[in-house]
Amino acid sequence: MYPCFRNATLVTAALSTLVLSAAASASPVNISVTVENLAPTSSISFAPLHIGFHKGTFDAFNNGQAATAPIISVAEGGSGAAWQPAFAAADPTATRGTIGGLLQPGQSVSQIFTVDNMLNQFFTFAAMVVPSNDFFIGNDSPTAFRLFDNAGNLLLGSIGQKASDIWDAGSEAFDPAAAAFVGNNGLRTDQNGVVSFNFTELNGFNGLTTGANYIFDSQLSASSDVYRISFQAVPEPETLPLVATALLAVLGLARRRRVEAAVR
Ligand SMILES: [Ca+2]
Ligand SMILES: [Ca+2]
Repeated sequence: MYPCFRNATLVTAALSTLVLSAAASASPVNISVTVENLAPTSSISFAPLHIGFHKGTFDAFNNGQAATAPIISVAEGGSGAAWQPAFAAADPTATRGTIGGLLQPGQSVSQIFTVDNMLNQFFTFAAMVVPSNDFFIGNDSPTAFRLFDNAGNLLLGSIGQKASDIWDAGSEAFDPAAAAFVGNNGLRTDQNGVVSFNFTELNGFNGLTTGANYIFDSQLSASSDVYRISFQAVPEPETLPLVATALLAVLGLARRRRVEAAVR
């Protein structure tokens, strides 16, 4: 056999090994999560995004029912101080976290999470929308967003949110003087309502100066894109030297073929 054919066989074998190891989707995996505020300039901002990769058991709220402490801790002030412990209690093996700080229109931020992609196949999120008294984004059904299939492969590239997806927790009455980002967030009046979709009330904050020093102007209609959460698998560091070695082998083979062709 010519040397170049032998090398080609070796390179093919090396690449096959790489492809096989990638297809096996070893658990755990590193997933980069990127969040973007897609709202128009001067429109809504978002508090840090609380997230969890989980088994599909943690349900933080229900449309049409009174909000409880976990989702209220997100919707009123954004801290998630009760949401995170409730999540941990409902699903102790979940990977949880918080992404970014205040996310203004046009801004984005990424964070990497180590996830057991065989055990925790579902994704849940919640963030306060500001300015507001008790508005938030989040998934009602804990199984709405399945990220991984049974082989551990990533199923979902991104989750989009429109203005029509924004919730009113129904726990704090609308009052600009008491709204986070434009008023005194320490003040509040009980609403005694239920969780419902609501973005039109945001127009009530138009013209007010926000905590980020821009004059708020909602500009939102039901179909306005306001938020995107994107997912990308991050290659494991130990596979990178393998990839580099395989690439060098391929480059070396190509160079040798050029040399052989030149001397013929
Ligand atoms: Ca629910
Ligand atoms: Ca409210």
